[in-house]
Amino acid sequence: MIIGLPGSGKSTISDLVEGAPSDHRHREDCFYRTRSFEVPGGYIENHWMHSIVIMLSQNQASGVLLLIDGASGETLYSSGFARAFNEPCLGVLTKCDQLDEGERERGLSRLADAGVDAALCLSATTGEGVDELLDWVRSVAPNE
Ligand SMILES: Nc1nc2c(ncn2[C@@H]2O[C@H](COP(=O)(O)OP(=O)(O)OP(=O)(O)O)[C@@H](O)[C@H]2O)c(=O)[nH]1
Ligand SMILES: [Mg+2]
Repeated sequence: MIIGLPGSGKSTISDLVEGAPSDHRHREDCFYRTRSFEVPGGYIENHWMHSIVIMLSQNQASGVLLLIDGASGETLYSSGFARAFNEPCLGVLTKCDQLDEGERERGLSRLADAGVDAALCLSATTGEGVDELLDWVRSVAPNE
């Protein structure tokens, strides 16, 4: 399950997990693919939807990718939110090609505050973090 605010890089990451492109069009519903599904950014924008996100993970996910957009740094996760998941949760700081050291540190500390088990910096542009991300996905979804 892939969660993050609108434009944070969910579809880009889903394409990496799937090994296939998609149209990246805006959606108001979950987008289910072979190995991953994207939760609409609106579910994170609205705090009252966070319980739905937790329910979706319990019913449908073997692992959670929790995104923070590195370019904006914006986060609406409550402190410790990721600890509500029963599944492993990897924090992903996206668009790291645009970030300096200080911005990376601040982004990673925001992910830690959100309660993730582990976190990495990702760039779909330079390929930074992609192997690590895919290794983690294989570790939580070994049968696929
Ligand atoms: N520079 C840079 N841009 C990125 C990266 N990943 C995504 N983007 C850009 O960020 C924008 C949003 O990426 P998406 O993957 O569509 O994000 P999303 O979360 O699926 O967006 P919505 O579905 O609209 O909520 C696009 O213009 C991407 O090209 C990255 O690693 N580096
Ligand atoms: Mg998308």
